[in-house]
Amino acid sequence: MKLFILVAVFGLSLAQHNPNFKHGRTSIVHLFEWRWADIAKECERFLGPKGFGGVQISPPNEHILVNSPYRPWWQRYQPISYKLCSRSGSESELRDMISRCNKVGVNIYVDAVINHMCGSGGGEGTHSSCGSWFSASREDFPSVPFSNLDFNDHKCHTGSEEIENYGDANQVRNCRLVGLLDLALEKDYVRGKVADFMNKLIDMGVAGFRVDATKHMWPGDLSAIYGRLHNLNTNWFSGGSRPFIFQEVIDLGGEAISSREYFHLGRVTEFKYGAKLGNVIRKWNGEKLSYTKNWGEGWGFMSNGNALVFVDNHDNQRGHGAGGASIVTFWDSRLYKMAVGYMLAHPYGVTRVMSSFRWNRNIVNGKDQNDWMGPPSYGDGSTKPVPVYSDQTCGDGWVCEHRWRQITNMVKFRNVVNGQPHSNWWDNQSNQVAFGRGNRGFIVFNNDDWNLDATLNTGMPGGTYCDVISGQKEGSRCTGKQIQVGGDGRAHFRISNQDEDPFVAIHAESKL
Ligand code: QV4
Ligand code: CA
Repeated sequence: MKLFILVAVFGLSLAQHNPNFKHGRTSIVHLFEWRWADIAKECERFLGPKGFGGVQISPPNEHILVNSPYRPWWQRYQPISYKLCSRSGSESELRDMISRCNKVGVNIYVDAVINHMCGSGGGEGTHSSCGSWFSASREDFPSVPFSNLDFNDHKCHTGSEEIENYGDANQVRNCRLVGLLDLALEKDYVRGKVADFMNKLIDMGVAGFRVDATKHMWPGDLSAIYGRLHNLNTNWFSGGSRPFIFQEVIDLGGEAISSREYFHLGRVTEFKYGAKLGNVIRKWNGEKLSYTKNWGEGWGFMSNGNALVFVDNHDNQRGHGAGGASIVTFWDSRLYKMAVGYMLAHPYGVTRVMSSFRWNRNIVNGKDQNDWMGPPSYGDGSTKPVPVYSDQTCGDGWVCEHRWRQITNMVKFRNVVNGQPHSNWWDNQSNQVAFGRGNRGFIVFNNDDWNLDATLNTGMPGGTYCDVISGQKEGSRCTGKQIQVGGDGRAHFRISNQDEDPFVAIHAESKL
């Protein structure tokens, strides 16, 4: 009996670390600010066929409408209620998207903003995405309903009611993050409202949650909320499946709150990953690719089983949140493809690919003056659809990094090598490195300012392989470079430092 309870409790907590991917898929893509109708189509025409495991969607619940600046992306991080109408669409469009994506094997993960409601300066009225009336000054949100009794004011002891010192865990969790009205999650009533919201989404078929601003919530409160969550919908997931939980905690070291405090509750975002990888790829701070031989825990990252990793996210690609200038983004496309390629080839962590929209970047003294700009929109502020063309690219300001051939093909690479060990490491003690994944895949990078010319042990069965970076296998032909692997597993690689993409990747399913 005791053993049974132990297994049950441990099994339950472990399950929240599992993304519940279908059919051996391995990566999430964040379709930042996409409309539900476009995500549904993208699942069917692209993500399903290309082997993506899931989509992180923007917050689906009612949010404030900000006029000045006009309709910034960050208005969606200011909830007004848990009604499911947002800039991305209505509840019925959301429901339709979830089932259409599930049908083609693509999971949906919801960005859950549960630490707070809108900012204290959010005013009063019906300037909200479903038109619900609210009053920020009176802390009155009748559509939930939450009243001033449901906020943390009495627990915060700073003069401004704001977080003033990140060295003080009580402030970080009980005071307002940039003026956002901080919910009293220790109250059973508030926990119940939050759990109802999440359970409604679970019942609709989502596979889990990105938990926003986790650092600003007490682990005990989250444990109580997660404990109330339903199992996943058995139309799509096997009985007893727990929602996947990945928690946004920015921990670069040196603050009162550490990622570690949340490991027992689910996975945690590893922000060191993108910050360090950016330095390596940019060759800043004396970093070299060859130093990444022990990438992962060897670099002081959290344990593999707890980590959710990414090169950039919707905050640090525009200077919000953390990571600083080293973060690589689509703006540095050549470096970006290499960084994402490295992440997807490496076994560490559950991987998330970013998919962005373009904005009028305007950096003055290190700060982007237009870091607020929302998605491509019409004059009335409504989000534009994502047009896709026959060459796989997107239009109207949607970047669609996940559709860049090099990135799409590395998402597949990760599926093909799933479960295989990091193997056959090689480096030139500078910025040329190579590594394999057992006998299923091999990747070679040249980030030096000279050519790479080397015969390497790939660990792969002999044959001719198609490089999935310069091209791909189409039927029985290869549109890119061809790599000959000998019967001894050795192959010759030549990568010019002038190549459009100075890396090469082959895998079991790119064999000709
Ligand atoms: C302003 C002033 C405040 C003042 C307040 C008064 O700056 O000093 O108290 O008015 O009302 C927006 C504005 C911000 C404004 C605030 C409240 O940018 O200037 O405060 O609204 O009106 C996103 C954006 C924020 C944005 C917020 C809400 O990044 O700029 O704030 O949405 O719209 C820390 C956290 C981490 C967080 C990261 C950005 O530990 O959790 O900062 N990351 C997540 C999300 C992020 C989101 C939030 C958390 C909040 O990824 O996108 O913030 O939900 O590191
Ligand atoms: Ca809080």
